[in-house]
Amino acid sequence: MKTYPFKANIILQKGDITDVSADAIVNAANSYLSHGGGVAYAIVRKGGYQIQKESDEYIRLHGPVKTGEVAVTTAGKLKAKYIIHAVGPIFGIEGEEKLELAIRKSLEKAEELKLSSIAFPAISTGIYGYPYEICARIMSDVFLNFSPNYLKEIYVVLYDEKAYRIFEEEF
Ligand code: AR6
Repeated sequence: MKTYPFKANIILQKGDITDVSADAIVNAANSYLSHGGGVAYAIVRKGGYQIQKESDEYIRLHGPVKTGEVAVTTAGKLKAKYIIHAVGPIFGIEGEEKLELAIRKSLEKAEELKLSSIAFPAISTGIYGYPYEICARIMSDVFLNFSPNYLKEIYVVLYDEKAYRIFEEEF
């Protein structure tokens, strides 16, 4: 039997991530933090244009966010304190190790900010084309091998029934 260092609760949830009360919401972003579609658009629509403005400012100061890396903005009108913008890989072009990195970096950023809860969407499984199965496997591996000091709750929010079913099976 394997033993894992993990000691936060993982909560799988169906629905819209912008409705979740967590200290940080992870956004499935692109390198330019141009939030035009998918979960990114939903976050800006509900959180307000402030999130896009802060994202533009981040890009102006630091340049594009590399695949697998993260950038932080406030969460505008959302209940969360922060949005952690994580750039996942495009299926068929960029490898799974970048998805693993994006997930791990999101957790590390939440720890750096001393947050107690974080919510993830299924990064890269929409416009970027990764199968839910791969994302679910990578997420569970990263979570189970992560040893948090501050995080107590990790939400995984799945937008549709099929995604929820696949993640439930994996977790
Ligand atoms: N809450 C939770 N999950 C959602 C929501 C929501 N409100 N809306 C969509 N999803 P995607 P990607 C799910 O395309 O594949 C954007 O344009 C969706 O069903 O948002 O990483 C960015 O700006 C899917 O399972 O992200 C980038 O250009 C998952 O969230 C690009 O898309 C991710 O889908 C990133 O593509």
